[in-house]
Amino acid sequence: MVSQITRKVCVLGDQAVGKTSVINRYVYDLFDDRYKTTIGSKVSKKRLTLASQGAELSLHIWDLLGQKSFKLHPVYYQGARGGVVICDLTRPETLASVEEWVTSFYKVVGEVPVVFFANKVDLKREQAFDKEDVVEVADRFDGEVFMTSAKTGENVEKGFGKLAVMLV
Ligand code: G3D
Ligand code: MG
Repeated sequence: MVSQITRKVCVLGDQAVGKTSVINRYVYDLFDDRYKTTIGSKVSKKRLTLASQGAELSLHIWDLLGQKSFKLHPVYYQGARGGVVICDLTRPETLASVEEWVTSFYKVVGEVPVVFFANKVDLKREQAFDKEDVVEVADRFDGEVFMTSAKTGENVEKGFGKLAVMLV
């Protein structure tokens, strides 16, 4: 028997790290270079079959506002069972706030599974820090790190897939 499971996950990270782009890549398999600041929140749904777990999972992926000061975040976090925390490899300050993102998320939802995306790995020459720097932070939350690119698609599916397995 195949069990049907629905899980809410939140995508977190500073402004312009690539949250919306990563979701678009994973759910719709496209990359749109035109800048669109997310207004409010948007939920995208992705269905996947986890054969080894005998489960069909419907991921409800929540895209949040980038502003850290945004006081309504707890409302968006409510009910989430996992998170994707993204930083931008070309901007070290986005790595510095990763811990804060997870901490504010955990305050609302508890210690749910999280994965970490070091995004924009296609911009090799602008890369300002390494995977090891992200691993150092991610280890505190038992989360795996993926070097991703919403532009090329590198590791995006793999990262969400890893989270999906942790959710079931
Ligand atoms: P956000 O939702 O976290 O705020 P966006 O971020 O998804 O809106 O992305 C912010 C900018 O980064 C956009 O560029 C987007 O195209 C770019 N971007 C996102 N992911 C990648 C990536 O993996 N590689 C590269 N090269 N660019 C990426 P603009 O120029 O429109 O501001
Ligand atoms: Mg966005």
